[in-house]
Amino acid sequence: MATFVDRAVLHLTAGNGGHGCASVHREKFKPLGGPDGGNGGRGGDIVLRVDPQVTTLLEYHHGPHRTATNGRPGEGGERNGAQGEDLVLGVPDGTVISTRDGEVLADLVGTGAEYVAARGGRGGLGNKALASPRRKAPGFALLGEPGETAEVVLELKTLADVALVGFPSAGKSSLVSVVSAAKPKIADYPFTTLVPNLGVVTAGGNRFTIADVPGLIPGASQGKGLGLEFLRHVERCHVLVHVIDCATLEPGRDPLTDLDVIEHELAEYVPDASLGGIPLADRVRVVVLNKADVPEARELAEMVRPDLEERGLEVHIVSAVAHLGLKELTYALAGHVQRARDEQIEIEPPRVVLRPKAVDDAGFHVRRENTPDGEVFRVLGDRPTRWVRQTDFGNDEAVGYLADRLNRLGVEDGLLKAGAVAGSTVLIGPEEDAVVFDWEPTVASGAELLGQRGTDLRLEDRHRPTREEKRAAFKDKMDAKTAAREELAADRRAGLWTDQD
Ligand SMILES: Nc1nc2c(ncn2[C@@H]2O[C@H](COP(=O)(O)OP(=O)(O)OP(=O)(O)O)[C@@H](O)[C@H]2O)c(=O)[nH]1
Ligand SMILES: [Mg+2]
Repeated sequence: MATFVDRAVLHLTAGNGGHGCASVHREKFKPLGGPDGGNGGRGGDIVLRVDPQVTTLLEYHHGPHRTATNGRPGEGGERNGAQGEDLVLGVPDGTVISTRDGEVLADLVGTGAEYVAARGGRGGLGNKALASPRRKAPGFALLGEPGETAEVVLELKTLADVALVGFPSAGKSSLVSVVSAAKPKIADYPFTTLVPNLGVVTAGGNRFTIADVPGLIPGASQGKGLGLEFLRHVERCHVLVHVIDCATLEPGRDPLTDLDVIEHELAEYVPDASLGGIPLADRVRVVVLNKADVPEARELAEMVRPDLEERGLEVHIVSAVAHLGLKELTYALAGHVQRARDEQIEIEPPRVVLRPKAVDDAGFHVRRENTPDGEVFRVLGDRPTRWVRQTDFGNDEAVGYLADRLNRLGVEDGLLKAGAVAGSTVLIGPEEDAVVFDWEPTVASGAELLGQRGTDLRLEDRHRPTREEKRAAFKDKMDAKTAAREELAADRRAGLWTDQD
């Protein structure tokens, strides 16, 4: 059973970021030399890049699971962990990358065109980098983030100007072999060609590419023979050439019937509209009557030629084996290709579609949800989610740092506005894998904070001082100062120390 390798589904896992390191500098006589834990390295990305050496997706068909290397953890002595290596996967020119749902992510055309399919996780900061005037010696570090995972579909769409279609053994590969330098496999059994062979043709100063296509048979559109799967290869061609075997002795076959059969199958094939393809039915058609070196075949070809021309088709009688009529054919094809190029019919505008980034990188929002376990408040947003992933929940200081970060972003206010009260259940993080908190508000931002009257501890110690109290406090302070001054004066009088001047 032939296996197609012009479509592959990849399961990608980018590298995890390395964890940051929490370490304290130690030296003789300097027991507390300050934090010196290095940062974790970034995890490797997974990049798909057009490589001219790669012509099929075979490799990915056999090995669909790919993983980039992880970043290394940071170490003491301010040593940062090494970055994970990016994994670059070579793909053939004309590879279209899409999601499982068929959304096109990128259309890679031209050597070197690339697409980052999965991003490596960021490395966690070490305690050296987390130190600040307020937090001089953090006893924690941030965790590295996991690498992205992605499932992408690769499809190969050969970039040929001219595509040869026809029954098996009509001589398509033979034709490619005699008009170009390509050397495809040729044999007298059907379905010799399993993936298209691409050749470059030079004719009268013009160059164009030509590709044969695996043989089509009646019912191909329902999956008979090799089916129509590979027709995606010809979606980008300007000219379709029917190669017709005039020497076949198979019952029920003759040039006109063969042409109708292939046209019917082509009509059943629906090109990928998302790529802006012109329907195959609207492409320029040329008919090649092959094997004219066989006398009966030549006779038959001459006989059906007027019928075909009457249908408005351009007809060439050739022999791939005896090299008959090839020059006229290649010049005619070059002319069609040139006209298409002149009219700038872009069948597939080369483009790279970048995946839209999550909408609110900077912000967050709070969603109130009712679950079987009661009401919860979900904090959604890139940054809160990332911060939670970076937190080592076994370390109180790290958790405190997380609380500070969330607070500065305004998450507490957001929760208040959404109706959260002390003790509410708050979820932060990825939908499936969120971290659950019992909320303890830390900010005093007004009356909303007070749950039931009289139960809030802050009523006692956080109320605003009255003028009376302020005056009393001021007097206390001044009294203390006076006392201190008097003490100094007493010392001076006692001759304990002298003035500088
Ligand atoms: N006599 C004669 N035989 C030919 C000619 N062209 C091709 N053949 C023979 O026809 C057979 C099939 O040729 P291929 O070129 O492999 O045919 P194909 O259309 O690529 O076939 P599939 O790949 O199976 O679809 C081979 O045995 C060729 O030698 C020709 O012009 N004259
Ligand atoms: Mg072939």
